Amino acid sequence: MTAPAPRRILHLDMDAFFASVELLRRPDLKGKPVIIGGRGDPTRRGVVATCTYEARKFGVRSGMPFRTAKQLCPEAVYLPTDFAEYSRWSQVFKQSMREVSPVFEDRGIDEAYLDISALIESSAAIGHRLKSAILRDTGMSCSIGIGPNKLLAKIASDLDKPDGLTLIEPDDVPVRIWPLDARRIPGIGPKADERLQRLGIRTIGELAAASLDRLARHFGPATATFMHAAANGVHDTPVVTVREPKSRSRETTFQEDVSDWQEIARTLASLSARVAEDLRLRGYAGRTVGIKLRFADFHTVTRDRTLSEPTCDARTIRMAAFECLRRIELDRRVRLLGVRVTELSESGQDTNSAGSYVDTLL
Ligand code: DCP
Ligand code: CA
Repeated sequence: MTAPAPRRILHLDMDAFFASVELLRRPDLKGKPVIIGGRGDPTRRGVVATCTYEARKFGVRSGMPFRTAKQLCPEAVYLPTDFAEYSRWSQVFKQSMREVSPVFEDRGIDEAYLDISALIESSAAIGHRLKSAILRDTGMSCSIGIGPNKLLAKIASDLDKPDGLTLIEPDDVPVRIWPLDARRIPGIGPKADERLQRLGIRTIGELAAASLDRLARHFGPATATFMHAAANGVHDTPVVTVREPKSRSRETTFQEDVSDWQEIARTLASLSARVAEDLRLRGYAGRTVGIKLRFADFHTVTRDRTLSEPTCDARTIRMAAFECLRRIELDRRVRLLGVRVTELSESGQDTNSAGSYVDTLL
């Protein structure tokens, strides 16, 4: 058997993405602490979506309530989120990436992978060329990691933020990767990290040195194998060029038209669970839950409910679906029922606590 040809994978992540987009139309705010989130009104409840690196110096972080951010950095300027604008710029930088290599994998609003194995230029030259193209096409900076697989490329893109370009070779793993916290491995979330710490494993190097059997006893064989290989810099998942789905849905046509509310409710719960599982496996979360109901006479109604944040949680989806169902008058027999979740984003969720879904994060 011949060894597989070495791959070169590039991971790109835009710097302070929402904030960088906002600064394009507010260049007067460059160099200032700027916080993006909610309606951009710090006197109302809201959560920081992101902030400029100037605001990060004060300790402000994504996910933090405005109240805390205000205490840490009273002079920050607040701006509301404008997803339409971020999506528009997301398409622009992704197009710049596709011009470098067609083997492109979209991983969310501000990050993507490229397989650059077939290119003849050096990795450094490709990285610099892409950074200049993105700066030219968007006016924004990004951070790039290039390595022999997606895992190392992703870890590398985060090592020298903002405006970084980091190349990792397999031989660099012991010196540059092993000292990092185990949490830097995408797929090892807070829960898995806590469990690793309880086993005395804090760094990626300690994880690499741990026995596979011991890890398997605590995490199950699939997760243990992933973690152990990852800590040793081994990861085979290919860059897959797929279109982002716009929604996930499940529907069912009853064998016979039904009028029994219990049966409708049972079906709605089961469809919700299946959509939730589908989202979770694919690493997506959605913000809008909708149902479709077709009566025996083919009259069809839909209702939807937008949540405060994206979810792939079965219970949350089921509760939203039932809320929609209650808004429909069930005065005739029902022929078909469907559940749909839209406004999808990358869930970024700690899926590994479920056991074997770590790969969906890469
Ligand atoms: N985001 C959000 N809420 C979070 C985390 C992120 O709304 N809790 C949004 C805002 C970010 C974008 O997603 O701009 C990308 O997330 P990143 O984690 O990549 O963060 P940034 O791009 O803002 O900063 P960095 O330079 O660290 O990549
Ligand atoms: Ca980013």
